[in-house]
Amino acid sequence: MIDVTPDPVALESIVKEGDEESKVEEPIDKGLASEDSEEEIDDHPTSVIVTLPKWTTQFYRQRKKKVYETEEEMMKVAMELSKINCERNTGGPFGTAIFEHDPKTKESKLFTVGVNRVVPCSNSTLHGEMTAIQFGQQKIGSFSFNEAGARKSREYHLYTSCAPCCQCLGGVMWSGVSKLVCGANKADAEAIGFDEGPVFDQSYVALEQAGCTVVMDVLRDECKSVLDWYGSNGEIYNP
Ligand code: AZG
Ligand code: ZN
Repeated sequence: MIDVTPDPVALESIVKEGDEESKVEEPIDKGLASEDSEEEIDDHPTSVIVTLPKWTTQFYRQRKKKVYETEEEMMKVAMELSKINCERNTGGPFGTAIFEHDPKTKESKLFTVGVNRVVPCSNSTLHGEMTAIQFGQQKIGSFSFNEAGARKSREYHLYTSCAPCCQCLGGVMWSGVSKLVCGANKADAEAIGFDEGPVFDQSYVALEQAGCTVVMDVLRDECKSVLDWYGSNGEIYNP
């Protein structure tokens, strides 16, 4: 017969773990109760500042009424963002444009722009794709372009002057955009010294399976020439 009597040592440890758990439920710091009245302190900020350069306002204003129809004309917007970001010294050589697309008429309008802000904002996450997604989702008032777009019968398409790094591929996937269009590619960025991290063919398969169409190499040469210019003139921050 199997003896089911609890081992006294094991039983003792279960009781102890239970005690620990109930202790955790007690407020650790009674001061937390008055959280709202706490003042922010210098070494523990409770907000992060993410900015786009001022020139992007005029850039957007000049294009917001235009109706876009081809992938090339929309990629040109992302490429121009990357180029101006270099010329104005406002970040790295990467630009992203998110378009609101009407699947019925096949027309697209510029919705938000983003540029790389890693060095100016001291923030390793601020790649062009991430700033466009962050500002775009703030504008649409949702963490999902897919969910918000469905309510307006619209899709959101992300055009990036360079294929996403490992971080941004994940960011694009979670953002809910329906289409990702890339200009230059991973090898082009790595040729000038950027490290794009682990990105695999399988990553793109997963993106497509999640409902995001992927198109590569649109205006690749033009986008690559911005990278090449920056390679000889700008700061490579993650070699
Ligand atoms: C980067 N790659 C892309 N695609 N975009 C950025 O902003 C980057 N920064 N570093 N590598
Ligand atoms: Zn990235």
